[in-house]
Amino acid sequence: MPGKYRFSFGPWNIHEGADPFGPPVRESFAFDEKLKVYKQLGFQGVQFHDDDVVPSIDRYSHTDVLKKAREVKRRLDELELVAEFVAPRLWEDARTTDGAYTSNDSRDRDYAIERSVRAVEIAREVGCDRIVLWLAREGSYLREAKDPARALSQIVEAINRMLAADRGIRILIEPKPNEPMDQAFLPTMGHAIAAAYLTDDPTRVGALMESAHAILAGLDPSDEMAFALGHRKLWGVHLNDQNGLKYDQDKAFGSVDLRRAFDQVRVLERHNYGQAGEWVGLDVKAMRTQRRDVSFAHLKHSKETFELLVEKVRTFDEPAAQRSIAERNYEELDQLILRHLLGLRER
Ligand code: GLO
Ligand code: MG
Repeated sequence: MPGKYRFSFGPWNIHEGADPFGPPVRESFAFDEKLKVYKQLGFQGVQFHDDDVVPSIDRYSHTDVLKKAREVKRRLDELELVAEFVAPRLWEDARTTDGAYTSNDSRDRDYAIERSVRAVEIAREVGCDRIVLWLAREGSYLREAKDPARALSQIVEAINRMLAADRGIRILIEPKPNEPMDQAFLPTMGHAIAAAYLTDDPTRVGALMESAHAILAGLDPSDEMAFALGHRKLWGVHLNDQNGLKYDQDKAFGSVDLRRAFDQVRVLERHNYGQAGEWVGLDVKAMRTQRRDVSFAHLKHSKETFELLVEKVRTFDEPAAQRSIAERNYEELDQLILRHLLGLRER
């Protein structure tokens, strides 16, 4: 049914345009100003880092952290917004320089686990049962510096601690092959899901697929989604686009390869994604050149492209596709898809 999807993004998707080579180019929007944009653009879900909920989180007592989280929940209620997930930001503190769960220093590992358990409590206060783990610094700059098999056990141990802290919490691993690390320990969906099965409760550990991360791994995002769907573990997506193997670009969904975007929407549609409450999440960046007053356009456009592609998927001539498949005439199938994307009728 048209309109059955619910959309989300994170406050970091409205940003100042800084890159590793230059300063911000747009003035910041305050957190509350960002929250007001959600409804205007037709989004209802908010993705959070733990310190989006409680800025400078490490400076506050446990009680104060939870109190601040409750204030954010009240604000979400007022604005009729819903928290989708909380992600512990384990990549900025000095104690995560050599990795968080996989740091070679046990004090750093303890910090990372404590902070993650706190993120679970924050998630509960803002009204959600999902933790996203983008394992930014779990990897190596230098292969010989760490033992990847040990690192896997350390990641599993950290997840077990979160699972034990709250019997209802679910963990979504967001795999990414590189950046900021040279080599990540959980680079693809296969790695994420294999790790999920090693935990104490695999029924509560799944995955979030980001299009750009799959492309950076040389894989097709719709195949990565399908793999997780086959395990009933696709609980979140970060749709965006990526132009080849370079830095993580987070371009607007469909802006590089429309057919690749069509395939992602198609696989979601075919497997009833969203019907168990999963969100269509975006993780997109506005171009650095964009003026501040139009620096939300990438969000609006990504959502629009998704919806237009839902229409494309629903109006695709499946019987014709099935005929081509039965005849093993994949040239015909190929052209059927291209003509459909180009808005041409049957020949
Ligand atoms: C970076 C990731 C990042 C995460 C976010 C939520 O490459 O995509 O944006 O999605 O921190 O965990
Ligand atoms: Mg992401």
